[in-house]
Amino acid sequence: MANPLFDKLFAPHIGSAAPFLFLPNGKRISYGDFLTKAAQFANVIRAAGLEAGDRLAVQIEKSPEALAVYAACAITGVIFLPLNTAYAPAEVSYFLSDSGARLFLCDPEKYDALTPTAQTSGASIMTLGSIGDGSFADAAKTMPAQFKVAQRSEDDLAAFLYTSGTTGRSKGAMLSQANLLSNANTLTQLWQFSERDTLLHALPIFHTHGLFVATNVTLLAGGAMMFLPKFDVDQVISDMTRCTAMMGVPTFYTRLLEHPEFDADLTQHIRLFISGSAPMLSETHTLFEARTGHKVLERYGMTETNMNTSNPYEGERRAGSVGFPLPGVELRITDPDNGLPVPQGEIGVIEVRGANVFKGYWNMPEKTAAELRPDGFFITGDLAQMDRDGYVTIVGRGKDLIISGGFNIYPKEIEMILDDQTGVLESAVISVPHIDMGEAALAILVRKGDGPDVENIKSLMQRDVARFKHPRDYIIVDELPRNTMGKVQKNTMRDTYADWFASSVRTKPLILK
Ligand code: MCA
Ligand code: AMP
Repeated sequence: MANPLFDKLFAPHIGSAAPFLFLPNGKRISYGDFLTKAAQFANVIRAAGLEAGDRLAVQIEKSPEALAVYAACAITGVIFLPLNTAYAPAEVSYFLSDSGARLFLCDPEKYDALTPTAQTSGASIMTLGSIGDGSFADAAKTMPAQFKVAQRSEDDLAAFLYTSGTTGRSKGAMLSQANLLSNANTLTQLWQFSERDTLLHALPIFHTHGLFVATNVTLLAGGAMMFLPKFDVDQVISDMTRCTAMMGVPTFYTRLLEHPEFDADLTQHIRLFISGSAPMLSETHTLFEARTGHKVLERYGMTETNMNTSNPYEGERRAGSVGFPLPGVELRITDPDNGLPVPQGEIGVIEVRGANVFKGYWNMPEKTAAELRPDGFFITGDLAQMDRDGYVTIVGRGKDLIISGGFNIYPKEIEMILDDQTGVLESAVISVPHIDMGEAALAILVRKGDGPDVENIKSLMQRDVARFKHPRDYIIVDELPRNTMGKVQKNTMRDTYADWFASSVRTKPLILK
């Protein structure tokens, strides 16, 4: 019986005493023990009535158990659907209904709040806490540690990851086993991961970066991870000397640089620092090298494609560039108006094709068709140029997207909520530079009548929208800048408010005449 994802990532480690996860409390979990837990989880999933191809949604804190659910899905052929722990019940509700999830796992303390959500969408609900508590974990205790692995092919789906769109409605990116395995193979080789590596893992495990890039590479190489619940700069600093590699978003690196104790000595055992998910400023690259002697390796990817480009491991790593297309990934830069390749050196949209590119958006054939060309190239929406040496540099985004601390905020989703509020005629949510998160969302509200009650809007956001998506400030104006065609000029607003978060964040909305 074959199941490539399981066979390549997990099967080689069955019964192994080698360490897989090191935890901050000093505990270590071997590969063998991790897979025993995963097999027991697989039996619970099967007992709950799920079959290969069904969806299992999880919104649980990062823990070894949470990762074992991913492994259990590989064993059962069930499609893994991780959700950001910051999502509010109203947001979770959409993901459960849209995906048709059969089972939903949440943290025990969120059980009451999320039970109506699960019921409405028709999913069963069980709980799994970060200390291995909850009804799912309890059910696993009495389950056998053996499981008959589901037969699957590389074309079968392994995961759904939801990604928002410029229309404001989230789309489920369908990722096949081949999508994940091809990228894991390429990255493991390119970045030279081996069983001697311990990866400092402080990323969340509900996105491509922390889940697939970090975890699949470690599994394939047979290495270990220092598995931290979140990025806490003091914790990261205290564990760094035990690790050989780190992956992070640019905010990780700027926060390390701000720490008075962060120096070259702490990084002496690390052979590779990798950054991605958001642009890293050239200045951060330079400061990091000056402080530690390490050149950060920057790479570029997307939920729909996994990783597409990387700076070289051995060659020149260029600050501000995302490097070369990965082996097996075809990359072209095209004119957004006609889809034709632009002359070398000119700016266009990145399109990619390869085994890494997803299967399409769940139940959205028209959106899939709009973003995948008939010849199989995926239109990323990222604007870039390629120099004579083949290095790709991202210069902007053709899509209206804010990337804050590595999390995506789609302005349209927030604008639709703001436009519905009393006293708001229309709104624009724009990206403004932020010293810690790289970018932050700023809301510009056009007054209607007496104008909006910003405190009310904040309460509504608190209830219905994940915290990271909240505008960090609100500005009330009489009108938005428009061009002669009547189109709202977000570029003009981005320039006007570029320094908004340069000093401190205001607590009261500012009214501009
Ligand atoms: C937390 N908050 C945020 C963010 N994170 N607000 C905006 N943007 C964020 N990214 C909220 C908190 O809820 C909190 O709210 C306040 O901001 C400050 O929190 P703080 O304690 O400073 O934040 P943190 O908990 O330390 O988190 C910051 C973080 C985290 C470590 C940068 O966001 C993070 O781990 N980001 C990584 C995201 C990631 O993995 N992205 C990969 C996507 P309050 O003020 O109410 O307390 S995959 C991807 O993009 C592609 C495929 C790729 O190429 O990898
Ligand atoms: P997501 O939708 O979370 O998969 O985010 C993918 C987006 O993150 C890409 O389309 C890029 O806009 C951005 N991104 C990822 N890595 C980088 C990078 N190294 N530099 C600039 N942007 C990046």
